[in-house]
Parts: sequence; C-alpha cells; structure tokens
Amino acid sequence: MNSPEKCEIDTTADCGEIDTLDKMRWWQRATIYQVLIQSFQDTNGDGKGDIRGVVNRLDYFVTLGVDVIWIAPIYQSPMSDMGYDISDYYTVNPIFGSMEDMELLISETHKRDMKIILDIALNHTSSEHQWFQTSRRSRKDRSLGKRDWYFWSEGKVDETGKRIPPNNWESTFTGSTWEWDDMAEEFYLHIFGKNQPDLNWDCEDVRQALYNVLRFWLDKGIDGFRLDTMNLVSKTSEFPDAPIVKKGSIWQPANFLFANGPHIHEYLQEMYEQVFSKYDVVTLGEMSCGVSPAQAVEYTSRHKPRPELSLVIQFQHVELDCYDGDKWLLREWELPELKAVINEWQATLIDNGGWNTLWMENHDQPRAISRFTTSHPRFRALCAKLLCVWQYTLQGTNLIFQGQELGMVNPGMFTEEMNQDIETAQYWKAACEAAGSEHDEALTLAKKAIIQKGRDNTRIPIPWTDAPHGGFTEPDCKPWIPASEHGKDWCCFSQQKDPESVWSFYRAMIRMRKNHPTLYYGTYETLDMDNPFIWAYKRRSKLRCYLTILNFSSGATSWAYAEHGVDLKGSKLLISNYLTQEATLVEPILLLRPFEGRLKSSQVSSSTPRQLAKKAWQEESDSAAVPIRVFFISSSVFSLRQDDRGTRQSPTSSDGQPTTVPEDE
Ligand code: TEU
Ligand code: CA
Repeated sequence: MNSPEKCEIDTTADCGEIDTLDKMRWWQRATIYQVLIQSFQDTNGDGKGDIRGVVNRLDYFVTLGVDVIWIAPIYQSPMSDMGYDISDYYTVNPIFGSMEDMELLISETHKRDMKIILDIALNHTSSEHQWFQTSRRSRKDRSLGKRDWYFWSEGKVDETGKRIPPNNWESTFTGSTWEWDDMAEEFYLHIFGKNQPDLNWDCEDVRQALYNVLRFWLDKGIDGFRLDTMNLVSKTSEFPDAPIVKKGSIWQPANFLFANGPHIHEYLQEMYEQVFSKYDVVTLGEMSCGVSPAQAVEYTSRHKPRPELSLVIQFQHVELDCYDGDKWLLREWELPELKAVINEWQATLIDNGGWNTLWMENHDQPRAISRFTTSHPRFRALCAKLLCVWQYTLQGTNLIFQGQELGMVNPGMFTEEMNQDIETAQYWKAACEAAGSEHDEALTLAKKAIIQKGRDNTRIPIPWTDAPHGGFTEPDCKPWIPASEHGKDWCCFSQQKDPESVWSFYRAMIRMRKNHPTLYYGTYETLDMDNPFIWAYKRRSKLRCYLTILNFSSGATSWAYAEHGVDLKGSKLLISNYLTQEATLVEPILLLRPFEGRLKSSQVSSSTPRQLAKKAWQEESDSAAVPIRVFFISSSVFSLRQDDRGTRQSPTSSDGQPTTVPEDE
C-alpha cells in the first residue's frame, strides 16, 4: 500500500484576485468540444460530414461530459480553406445542410443542456462574396459603393516597368499578401489565401455589416462565437516593408505589422458594446500571428472598464517546435521551454484578471500525442492520458478537438490525398519550385515537415466503429479524405465499452474537474522548473491543494520531491494514468514510470483540520455542477465502489472502472 501522501501546505496561501465560484461564468468551467463538421459524421453518403451528423451524435457529447460544442464554419463557401472563406454569412453551405438543419442543431443542443458556438471569420471573406465582387467593380464605377471595404493598392513599378505589390509582406499561406485583380486593375490584400481578401475594418460600414451578421446568428439562439484571426482586423495604416529576416526570399514575415494593430482594442470594445453585451455569450478570439500573455490580458481582463473578448486562443506553446514562427522549419524543443511558456500564461492571466484557454490540438495543428509525446503504439494510450491530466489540471477553459478524446495520432503519411489543405498544398508547391530537380534533401525536409505539421493530420474522419471508413460514411462511399486506420481497438465504439480506454479516461477527467473547482480557479506554481523530464505543479486555493506530477519521458524517472519543498504525507492520489499502483514512494523520492501522470490532492491543513476538511468538502460539493464525484483510478488502495446513486460499497480490486468516491475520503 502506498504511504499516505500530501502536497506541501502553506496555510498563508491566499487566492488573491481569483473569482469566487459564484462569480464564475458558465464558460469558465466549460469543456468546449471543437467539431470539424466535414470530418465528423456523414449522413447522406456524399463522403462529407454534415449538420445532421452532428445532430445524430449530440448524445455522444452528453455522455462524454461536454458543455459546449464549437462548430466549424457552416456558411456558404467555395471551400478553398475549409469554409474559412465565406461567400455568404447568412446562408448555410448546402454540403453541410440547410438553415432548418442548423436551427434543429441549435434547439437539440439546448434541449440537452449544452451550448453551441459558431466559428466565424470576420477578418476576410471569400473573393466570391458579393461584397468583394462589388468592391472590385467599383473602382471603375464608384456609384456601386463598397470600394473601401477591402484594401486596394496600385502597387509599385519596378525597374522593368512592371507593377509589383506595394510591399514585401508574406502571406500565411506562402507568397505575397497582395494579388493583382484584372478587373480593378489594382492589387488587393490577403493575409491568407488569394481567395480570402481582407476586409477593411477601418471602414465603419464594414464593421456594421459584420455586427449585423453576428446579431443574425445570436438571434437564432447560439451561445457565442469562435472568432477566427480576430487580432488581425486592425492593420498598420501605412503598408511599410517588413524587415528582411528570410534571406533569399522576396516575401518577408510581417505579422507584427498586421496583428494587434493600432485600432484593435477600439474595434473589439465597439463590437462588445454594440453586439455581445446584449447576450449571455462566450467569445473566443483566435489570436493568430502572435499574441503575448500581456496582450491577452488587454483583450480579456475583467478589470478593463470596456470589455472586449471572453477568451483568446494563443499559440506560443505550439510554436516551440519551429524557428521564428515558421511552422515548416522544424526545431527540437525541451520540456523546460514548454513549462516556461505555460507558466507565463498561467501566471500572467491569473494575476491580471484574465482567463486561460487550455488546448493542445485543433484543425490547424497536428495531434498532441504525436507532437508533445510519442505515437509509438506501446505508449500511445499512456501519452493520451498523460496529456489529458496535464490539460485538465491547469487553470482555464478546456478546448478539446474531435478525436482527441480517442487518443488519435498523426497518420504519419505523405500522400497527395493527405495534402488537400490549402496551406500545405501551397507550401509543397513552393518547396518543389524552389528545389528544382537537384535538391532532394530540401524536399525530404519539406515532406518531413508536412508529415509532422500538415493541417490534414487532424482533418481525417473520426473512427466511430470498426466498419469501413470507421463508420464515418457509408461503406461504399469515398470519404473526402481517407479515414484513419485506427482499427478495432481505437475506434469510439470499442473505447466506450472499455473502462480503461483513453475515451473513458477523458470522460472521467471531465467529471473530475467539475468536482474539484480549485482546479478551475486556483493559483498555479511550477516546481523544479529545470527538470527536463518531470513537470510538477501545484494548484491551490485557500482550502485545497493539488499537485500534478507528469513524467514526459519514455523512461522511468525519479523525482526527489522533498528537495522542492514538497511533503507528500497525508495527500491522496486522485488520478493516475497507470492501471496498477506500484509502491513507488521511497521517501523522499517518487519513482514515475514512463509517461506516468498523477494528480494528488489534500486539504489545506490548519489547527482545525477536520473543520477545514468539512468546509472544503461542503464548498466543493455545493459548487459542483455534476452531482456525482468521479474518481478514475484502478488502484485497489483507493478504489471504493459506489452505485449510481453514490452509496459506498466495499473496496474493490483493481479493475479499471471509473469509480466514484467522495473527494475527502
Ligand atoms: O487560422 C489562423 C492561423 O493562425 C493559421 O493560419 C495558422 O497560422 C496556420 O493554420 C498554422 O498552420 C485560422 C483558421 O483556424 C484556419 O483554419 C484558417 O485557414 C485561417 O484562419 C484563415 O481563415
Ligand atoms: Ca454529407
């Protein structure tokens, strides 16, 4: 049997500025599940996921414990960038369904006590949008209006007399940010694809038109938005050249010239006041092209007199594996670097009235298991659970991306079918052009980068069952992108039946967090910062203390906890990703197995420990959104079985069942 364990206790700990539970907003406690609709569930046999597919799976989210679903763009679109190229904000893309389907999705989601947010791109439209079509025509016929709804420029003339773009800005999707338009006889700005012209937010009519779009969907009953590339909507008013950092390239990264620009706060405050303040919603601003913790505070702090956004999506932790923000230049990283990034975000936002978002993968980023740990079959499930413990014990709102709860990994392939994404396809084309026939080595590196980082890694369909295409579409239909070969063991159906699966672990962790609210709002403190293998941190409120200990290495590792001021006496093990509990505490050293992750808890002791414990128990019980307490660990030491109503039964042996026990036992 393990020794009783306790985190170090500091009775003087104070939660300072943190919100009381009463004041917490619904989205602060939420797990938001991102649905990439095209790859979720096909119901009409066209090989593409659709709205009905999401409706049919709503009970799946309930079972998992999800609070909010985030739906990828469903608007009319030529789909050159998965619907982030919107050609009509008021129409549903027929490949996904109809407006009636959307209304059904909204009402059925609400019936199940969940919320729904939509993903929307307001920084740019599709070049097929009527607004852009009018804008390009209106240079010759000003009466058409909308001339200044986009950014137009005559460009410059080079020494040969040829018209060239007005500056050297590089598009996120390679090449220039400027495209020549024959009709307007001018260049237009596009930070992303050339079919995604940037809207000019400095024009008041543009902002008002977009606010109307937002109201239209909010009035349909949705609960907020994920706002695509929201920090890009105010550009530097002049368009100066970016400094040359990429030798040998005409086009230079100019993120700092178009991200977090001069009027950004003014516009976001206006949007909040005119639109969001009238509804009870969450706004999740994607902060593309760079945002620091200090800037995130500016966007989200509740101390600001004029609110802007609820949450931001930041990228620093997923940019460690590249050089200078260039995602294709692969870089090795060390665990202390990751800790440093997370530490700064946790501390800065907690201390300044902000709120973190916790996420590891999405439709633009590779699978977290492959990126932060290893997809090796021997460790895959352990790594999935380790990362889950990590994500669910930090401060902030949790975002999970479809398939994360199944432990999906990168397919690890380079094929044409896996290169459909616009960003990847353009990068590969440019790499081939630059390499010519002689540079095999450069192309090998480009392929490696695509296998590791390409956006199609996470865009493959969900394996629901072990049927052909994972049950994503009919057996005789071809999915728009090949389904993963996850087979019997990794499909959702098998995992739901297996209490030891990654899916069951996620389900248990989602519930666990709801029952331990200190994990929402408590302070965060890293221990042993420089340790290259172990990541240990404390989360603390006045009443409770949690210690997360994660072994990010594939080898058994010891941790001399006492050297870092930790006293484990009296604490208890709440979560482990291992199914068997070994005698791993040889005081004052803790031995952790490969990719082992643990969560320990204790109440903050004082002269009256019983009273405090009772109070903590009471407070956390009262505040828990879910009436039952879930305790996932198959240790015979700690498992106490309860029936569905929570009546305690006799201790059981290790069987891997998620088990419910009161927190203070
Ligand atoms: O992404 C913005 C963004 O930051 C990405 O371009 C990111 O730099 C890139 O995907 C990393 O590979 C949003 C959407 O999430 C993305 O899918 C869209 O392509 C993009 O905006 C344009 O709308
Ligand atoms: Ca379909």
